[in-house]
Amino acid sequence: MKILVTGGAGFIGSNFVRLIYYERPNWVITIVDKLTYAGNLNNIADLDKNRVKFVKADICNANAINKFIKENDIVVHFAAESHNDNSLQNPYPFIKTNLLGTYNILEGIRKYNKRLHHVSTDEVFGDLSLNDPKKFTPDTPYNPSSPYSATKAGADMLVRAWIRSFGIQATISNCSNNYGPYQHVEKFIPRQITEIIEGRKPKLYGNGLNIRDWIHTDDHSSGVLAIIEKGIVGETYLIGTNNEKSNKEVIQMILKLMGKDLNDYEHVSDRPGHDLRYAIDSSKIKNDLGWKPKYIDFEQGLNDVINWYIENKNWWEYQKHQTELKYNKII
Ligand code: NAD
Ligand code: TDX
Repeated sequence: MKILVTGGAGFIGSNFVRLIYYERPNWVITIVDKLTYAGNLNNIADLDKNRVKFVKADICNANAINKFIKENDIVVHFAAESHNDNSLQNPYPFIKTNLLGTYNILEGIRKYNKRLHHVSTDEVFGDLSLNDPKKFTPDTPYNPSSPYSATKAGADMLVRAWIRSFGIQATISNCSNNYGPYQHVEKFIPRQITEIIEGRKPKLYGNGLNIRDWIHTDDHSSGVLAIIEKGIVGETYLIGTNNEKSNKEVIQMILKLMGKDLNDYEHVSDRPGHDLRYAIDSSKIKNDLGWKPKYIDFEQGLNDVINWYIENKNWWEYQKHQTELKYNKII
């Protein structure tokens, strides 16, 4: 199998590449990544370059990527602008990469008749109320709230249209909030861990009652692999591990695990349009494809991630400085 991974130098893309590298030693891996502020070659530095070919390219440039789509059997499409707060400051890169970039991938897939797996998010469904007994399912109507989630929803719609109108061989996955090593420090969990390491207080948006359904990135990657190998073309699968926690609960777990006082955090301004709650019903991928998550104990997973950030300060120090400069302009 020759596999092309877009966004393979990012947080989840690099985790997926590492899974394939170790679990599918006969597969030939090519990464295309633009290396935006979020892409980092250090994320894949431990992998043998003879087995993982890296190409610096922008998915918005069809000519730059078509050659690689043609040479591979399957494209797994992770590349995206991924941070909600950035999309509220400047939506344009989200429109370009998430919509135009996905369109280019789809046209390449159609032209060369290749298989596609498109990686998306639960945010396309909008949010749930705090006590709604329902969770998101593959049939939940789309109702995105932010420029980020609207562009991801648009990209999913394009994939669905290309499946129906042109008969391309594609699957889609919508996953919940990921945590794990190599996550950019702009995101909630690494931001709070690194704030504490640097001697500042974690920052909770609004009242902190917003709920996210946390999954370890290893489990997201194994879900994507299960879909590639066993999924039915044309289908959408939701990936999640039944792990709903309020932001306040997560901050207090991090404080506890790092030996701090549980109230040693600060409230900062809320995110405009802040989604209240996400929750995934993952019974389809579990029942139909036999997928099972590895990380059941969130506190244990969080503790491992805290230790990773403590031990890998040189990986995050520079991006931390840049990120906090950006946040300080907003708040
Ligand atoms: P990330 O921001 O860490 O990585 C994105 C990668 O894409 C980076 O390496 C970046 O350089 C690359 N990229 C961006 N624009 C590009 C372009 N125009 N051309 C080529 N490469 C480009 O993001 P992530 O958190 O790893 O998310 C990966 C995917 O998973 C995204 O599609 C995201 O929507 C989806 N997702 C993320 C989460 C989450 O919790 N982080 C949850 C569900 C789904
Ligand atoms: O400093 C913070 N304080 C805070 O309270 C930050 C950065 C975030 N938050 C809150 C906002 C959210 O309710 O924490 C929650 C999680 O925030 P993010 O890490 O920015 O994630 P979210 O906006 O939920 O989106 C994430 O999950 C779905 C990813 O960034 C997306 O790429 C993915 O699609």
